[in-house]
Amino acid sequence: MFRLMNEHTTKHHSWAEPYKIKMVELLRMTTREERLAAIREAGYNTFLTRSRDVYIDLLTDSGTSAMSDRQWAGMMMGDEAYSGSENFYHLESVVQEYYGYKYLVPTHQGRGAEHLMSQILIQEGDHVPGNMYFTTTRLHQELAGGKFVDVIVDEAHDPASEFPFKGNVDLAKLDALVQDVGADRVPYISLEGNVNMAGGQPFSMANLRELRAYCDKHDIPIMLDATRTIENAWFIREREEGYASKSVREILREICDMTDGCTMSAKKDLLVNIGGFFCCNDDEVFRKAQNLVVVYEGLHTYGGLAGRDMEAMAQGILEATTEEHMAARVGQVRYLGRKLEAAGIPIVKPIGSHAIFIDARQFLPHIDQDDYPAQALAAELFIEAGIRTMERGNVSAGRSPVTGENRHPKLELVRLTIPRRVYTQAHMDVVVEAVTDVYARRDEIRGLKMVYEPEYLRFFQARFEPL
Ligand code: PLI
Repeated sequence: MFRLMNEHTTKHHSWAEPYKIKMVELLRMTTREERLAAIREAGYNTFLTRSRDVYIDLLTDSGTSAMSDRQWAGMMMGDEAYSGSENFYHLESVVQEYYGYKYLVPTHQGRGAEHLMSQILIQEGDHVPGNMYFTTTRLHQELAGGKFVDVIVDEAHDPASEFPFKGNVDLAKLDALVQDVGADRVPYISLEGNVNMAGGQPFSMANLRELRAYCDKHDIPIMLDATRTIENAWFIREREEGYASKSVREILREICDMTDGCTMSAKKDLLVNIGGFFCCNDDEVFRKAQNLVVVYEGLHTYGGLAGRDMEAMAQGILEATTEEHMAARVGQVRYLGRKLEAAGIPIVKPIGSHAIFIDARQFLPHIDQDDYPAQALAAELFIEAGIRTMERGNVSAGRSPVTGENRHPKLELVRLTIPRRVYTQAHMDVVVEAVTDVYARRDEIRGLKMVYEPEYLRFFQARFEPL
């Protein structure tokens, strides 16, 4: 019988998977010529390639997890009633227990929750500080009339810095904003667990405690982006004094108990292919979210999800918060990262939990940032071995709404994102070989010219041509 071994640590073992494989998905092998034709057709944008042409899919860890037998069994228990589904009440009780918030509003995925929260909390002209932007989060803040202000510590913008808590908020930056615009123009601070765009980097509990004290003083709510906060809890346990003997579950609750609500893309930490939610403790905010969700997502007891999706999510929470799951999750990412480091590939340090980020500036120093080095490198990895990765640099950062210029972020990265429970150690070895081969011929790689640019979140659909 499956046991949740929270009391049990696997420290003395390697990170080997706490499961065995029951069903496999067959992959198609392609030739270099086929991959070249495919990337040309996709406008050198990995988001526009077809999954059938991909061998190892490291595009994202979002919705790409392998579900367990228990999650699939839960899918069969879907109560697909329009209102009051049993699965909603089950999910609500599990979220209340593990995350600790009073109210839950399900949404179809993370951005659905971001939309509701931004529309409810932000007024035209408000400023929303955050520990680095995320693409959809910032866009919803802007669409609601807000302006995102980055208040993450400087170390987060330096790929080589080994600072263990690069997700920390710089309280001095936050205070400078509050002094400048006034606390009443700061509707909340957006705090992301395991900051995606910084390389999957955690904040510390000490930093959150200080932030809580500051926000209490100025009456500013803290809204957590809980998407990868279980992974953040794991790093706190590993790195922060006083947490080594606490369980991931306890640390997760400690984080949530210091915040006022959250948005969640369940497609990451929670091991499901679709789903999300908004949580809060405030009665008035909840009433508004419950009302708005019926406009954009669906009734407040399903929020755009099927009953079976909510059941799989409830079970996913139980599995994702075990020590053995997290040890294997982080262990596999670290295995890949250390091998790449040993091969001399420049990567963001310290190694995060959900992905390895290659520093494309260092990998391709001869390509100007406006010729999109990270985009070019992602295309090259696809051509080399059918490995699909994602640009997280100048294309993802988009243009400033004020100047219309490219934002030129300090971090120009290619993200090798590891889906949960999907690939083997042998797949990771192939990735290392492919990246190493591309690195050996890096001088031949040219930049790209953007030939089509969509208005919103351009990285998803932009098209390029080689220079
Ligand atoms: O893709 P969604 O709409 O379920 O979630 C949006 C979202 C919100 N916050 C964070 C930190 C994310 O990473 C996130 C989505 N991330 C994607 C799709 C990714 O590939 O990283």
